[in-house]
Amino acid sequence: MNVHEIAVIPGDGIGKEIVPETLKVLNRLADLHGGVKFQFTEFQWSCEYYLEHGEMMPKDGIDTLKSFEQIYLGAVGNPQLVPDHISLWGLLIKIRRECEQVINLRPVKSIKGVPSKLANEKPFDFLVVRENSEGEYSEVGGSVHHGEDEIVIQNAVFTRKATERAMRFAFDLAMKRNRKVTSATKSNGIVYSMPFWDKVFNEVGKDYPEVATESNHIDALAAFFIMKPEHFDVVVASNLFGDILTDIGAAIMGSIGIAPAANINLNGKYPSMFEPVHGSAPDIVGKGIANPIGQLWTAKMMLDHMGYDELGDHLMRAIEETTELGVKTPDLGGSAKMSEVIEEIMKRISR
Ligand code: GGG
Repeated sequence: MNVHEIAVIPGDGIGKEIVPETLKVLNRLADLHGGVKFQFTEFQWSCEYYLEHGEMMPKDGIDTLKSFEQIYLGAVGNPQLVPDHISLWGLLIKIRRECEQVINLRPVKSIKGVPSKLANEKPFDFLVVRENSEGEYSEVGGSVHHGEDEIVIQNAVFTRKATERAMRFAFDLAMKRNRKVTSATKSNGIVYSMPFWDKVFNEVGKDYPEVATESNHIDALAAFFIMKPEHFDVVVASNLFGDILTDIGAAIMGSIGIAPAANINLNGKYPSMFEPVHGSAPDIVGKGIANPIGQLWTAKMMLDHMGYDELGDHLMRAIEETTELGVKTPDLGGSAKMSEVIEEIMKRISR
């Protein structure tokens, strides 16, 4: 029996509602396939924890997490209790940085039973590689003075190491897919970091002569995600651009409630972290209508990452059978509660 130790952080809002239900699904899959067991250890680190302790996680929280194989996270943020930049930098971004989860991989794919909101209904299936360790998400900067003399400086940080690493990750993925990489740039307006980004993209591309390349300015690329999503194979983007593009990706898939993500540690020293793209959705907390598919698809990414592709495919089939059947939460135009979606997925897994 292979026993896997997984740290679980439900976090805030709908994360606390969805995550426990999806653990039941993972356990059912493990029971059915045999030979594998997931040992889940839950950590109630959240905005409520912050109110009680003055920090989003304990001082030794990162060391604790580092002893696990993977981290499975729900959602972070409750702006009514804690400013978003404090909750994100105190938990989510802290884990990404300290566990060296340098790539954020986000699939954008049409799924069965979820009609596209786009006029162009061609199916699409691509991956966004978001650089996850630096870029526009930086703590370099500061502020001086107050009132009309106030000055705020927020620096973006682009290193050759991290930029090249994200590009190579994207090209390696493309080699296993349809051999096309699109780079998200803005080198016409951002005069230092983005021409550098383009230069590294062109250099790395030379090592992959079989892969077709293109660079699009982020504004045009955002429009192309909507106008011709079937065009893309792998898209590589900086931290902020990747974050924004994948919300558009989630929207064209049908709802941000179904979009998955993986924060990947590449050096094998620390765990990777699996979290859906969506946040804590305070507006629907307690209504029982949160969509569990983003979290479950994220669980599939974790299973694939751990080498359990068979379990991951089994889970994804059950998800798509459920959406095809029309058992969908309101964000997808259905009337099902989260519990009904989970129940149907469980039923289909067990068949
Ligand atoms: N599911 C994780 C979560 O709550 N994400 C909310 C968020 O705002 N994330 C920002 C980011 O991914 O950079």
